[in-house]
Amino acid sequence: MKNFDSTLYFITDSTGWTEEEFLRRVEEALKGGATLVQLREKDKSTREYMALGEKVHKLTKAYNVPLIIDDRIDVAMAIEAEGVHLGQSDMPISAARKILGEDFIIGATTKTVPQALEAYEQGADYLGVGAIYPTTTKVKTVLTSTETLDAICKAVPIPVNAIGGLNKTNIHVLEGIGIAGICVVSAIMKADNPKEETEILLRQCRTELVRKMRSQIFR
Ligand code: TZP
Ligand code: MG
Repeated sequence: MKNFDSTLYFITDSTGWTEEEFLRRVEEALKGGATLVQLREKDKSTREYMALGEKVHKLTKAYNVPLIIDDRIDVAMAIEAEGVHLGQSDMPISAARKILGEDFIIGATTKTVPQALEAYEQGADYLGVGAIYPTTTKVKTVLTSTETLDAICKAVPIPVNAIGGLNKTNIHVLEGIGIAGICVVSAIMKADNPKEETEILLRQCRTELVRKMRSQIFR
């Protein structure tokens, strides 16, 4: 069954870490309560991506957290991950859904209302929208305004997560917008204490952001 909680969606980046330290940080984030994890690797060979994916999947399974693989449907299927995340230049959501079936979690990156509607209509389970702030993570992106984020949240009935440069000192800008949660890379990946940082972010999301989102929607 497809069941996921995107309140605090941790996206990994192994750049600059030994594998041991990378995996330790991923586990710390899981201990801190990350509700969803994405393995995001841009420079690895297929075998390297799979090998790391298997190790990360062992960890996420131990904490009952779904694992999403960035970009690569084949890698996601091969390691039996729970989902895949696709950008605007990756395989279209409708084709991915046809290959992966109904139970697989499929996420999409969207930056406009038309893109969001298209991804939803093609069968996406959640959307990532951003970058809200400039990011130090390696990514080709442009900034998305909180007005566009708000319009996307109102346009589609699936969870929408904000992404890009988000951390504990700036996520208050998302208050009152109907997001389901936030996606963070460096805020957790590069934290002095990833577990503590995850706990703080999760608490903030639960008390300040997502609760407000619900009260907005169901008011
Ligand atoms: N897409 C838009 S911004 C981004 C992605 C993958 C990177 C977010 O990383 P960080 O470190 O949380 O800013
Ligand atoms: Mg992609």
